[in-house]
Amino acid sequence: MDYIRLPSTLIILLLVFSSDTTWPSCLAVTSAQELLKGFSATPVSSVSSFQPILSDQFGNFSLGFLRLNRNQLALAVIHVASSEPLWSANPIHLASWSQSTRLFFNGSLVISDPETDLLWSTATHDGDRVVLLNTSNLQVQKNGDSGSVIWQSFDFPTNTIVQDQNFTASMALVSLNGLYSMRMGADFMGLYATYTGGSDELYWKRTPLEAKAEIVEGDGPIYARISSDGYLGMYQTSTKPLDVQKFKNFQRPNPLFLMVRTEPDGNLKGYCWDGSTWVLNYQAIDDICELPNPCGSYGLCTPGASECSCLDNRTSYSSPGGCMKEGYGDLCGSGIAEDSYWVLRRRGVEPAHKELMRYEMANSLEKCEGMCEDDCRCWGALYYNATGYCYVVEHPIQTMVGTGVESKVGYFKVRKDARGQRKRVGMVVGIVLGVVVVAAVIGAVSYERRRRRGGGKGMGEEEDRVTSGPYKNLESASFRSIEMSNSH
Ligand SMILES: *[C@@H]1O[C@H](CO)[C@@H](O)[C@H](O)[C@H]1NC(C)=O
Ligand SMILES: *[C@@H]1O[C@H](CO)[C@@H](O)[C@H](O)[C@H]1NC(C)=O
Ligand SMILES: *[C@@H]1O[C@H](CO)[C@@H](O)[C@H](O)[C@H]1NC(C)=O
Ligand SMILES: *[C@@H]1O[C@H](CO)[C@@H](O)[C@H](O)[C@H]1NC(C)=O
Ligand SMILES: *[C@@H]1O[C@H](CO)[C@@H](O)[C@H](O)[C@H]1NC(C)=O
Ligand SMILES: CC(=O)N[C@H]1CO[C@H](CO)[C@@H](O)[C@@H]1O
Repeated sequence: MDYIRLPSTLIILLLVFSSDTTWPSCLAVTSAQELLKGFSATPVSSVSSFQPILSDQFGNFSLGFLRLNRNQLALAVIHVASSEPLWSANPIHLASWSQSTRLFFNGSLVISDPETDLLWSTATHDGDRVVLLNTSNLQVQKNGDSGSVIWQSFDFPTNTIVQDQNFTASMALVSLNGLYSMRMGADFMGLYATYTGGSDELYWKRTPLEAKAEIVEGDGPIYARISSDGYLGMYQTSTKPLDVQKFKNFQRPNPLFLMVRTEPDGNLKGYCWDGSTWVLNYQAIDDICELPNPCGSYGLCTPGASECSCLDNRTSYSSPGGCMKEGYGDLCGSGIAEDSYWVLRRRGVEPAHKELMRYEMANSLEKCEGMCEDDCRCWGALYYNATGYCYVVEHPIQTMVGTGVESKVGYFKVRKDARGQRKRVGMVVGIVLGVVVVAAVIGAVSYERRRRRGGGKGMGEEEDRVTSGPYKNLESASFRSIEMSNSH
């Protein structure tokens, strides 16, 4: 047993039980402080939610097997007190919770599962040990002069960054459903929606205010970092921030731990661990109607109203179906007849983030609509005669915002081939749905957990109450939580 270094009492316990693959649950709480070459672990069938493998010096964070959807497995770093996952090696491509799945360290940290064809590794070859730092950063280190770091999870964030973690232009924080991501641009921070077919659209943008430091061209890319002083900062080379997005606890003493996450509804939210619960203390988008798709395809979000409605006033918004099936792909290509769509018009609507959208100038509504009609990549056009702006939508129509200004007119293409659509959408949605089901099951688990705890509040529950109710799409699938195997 020279693979892992443990406090001596634990070593004795482990030696007693190490030949037994189904350890008593009291042993599931023991986890190493360091993994050495030769280490290997497989999931234990009796563990219901999390099997710890490696922890930091204080036991605040733990690397282990996270059990999802009954029989699936993610290798994850969680915050122990809340069971909240902060990082995952394989957030989308899950392994199976079975004996065929193995985590081992041979210089590289490797997780392999022939059943689901998963082979993930740190690709490090000559690492000497794996440690989990007190910041939640998982590192593969090499012996030598200064114990150099050859791989760290902080360089490969999933949907979350924690305080003091550098978020650079080569990274992306992708929501669990795979639809939204936060990324750094050359001189801004942005949120992007990804559409089927792979195209991206920027829907939220934050440009540094440069109050304390200025961007110097040629000084390299900018990056972001959460400061323990309570803000999300952008930096270049100076230690002074180019920009400060304040959290609610800005400069208030003693926030225990901060994180920022891209949520499945497309918002970017910041949370503070106050010792017993995660408190929402920052969000990039405050108004529900400014989110990318709060009412679903062909939906209408009216600021101030408490309900979603539909662009087609003959359709009523009802979850989970929403207004209309999502369109897919484009209306181009052979085999797509000219009459493959019908046109829906609606007055008093506009795109949520029109200031970030491409537009053409048109001197009449007819010209604007004509441009869209002639272009098979166009799904819709929105015209405002007072400015002459014609916004062109080049992806399937999502939620629009109600303005009350009747001279803003929307023109939308709706696919006719409902039958064909159902088939083809089935394939695309199948992929998305897989992820949504994951989120839903996680949501159910977290609900169950809160219920059993006697109604304790989880992250997102209390703060997101405002978004529940009619805004069904916004209900927080965002709260991923699991029950620790050592919590009873
Ligand atoms: C570690 O294991 C992986 C997966 O089996 C293999 O590809 C890799 O070459 C091994 N690395 C070393 C240093 O043996
Ligand atoms: C976290 O670990 C680092 C060394 O890895 C140490 O310098 C620091 O003091 C630790 N943090 C706390 C709060 O003890
Ligand atoms: C983040 O970047 C700063 C400045 O480059 C560096 O000093 C610091 O060590 C980095 N932090 C981590 C956790 O890598
Ligand atoms: C629905 O919209 C059409 C066209 O804009 C309009 O003529 C009709 O009166 C509307 N119906 C209702 C019930 O609002
Ligand atoms: C825009 O259209 C509205 C009616 O649709 C009309 O009353 C108004 O005069 C038009 N404005 C301009 C600048 O053409
Ligand atoms: C973020 C977090 O949970 N921090 C905890 C780490 O452990 C110490 C000591 O147990 C706690 O005081 C911190 O709250």
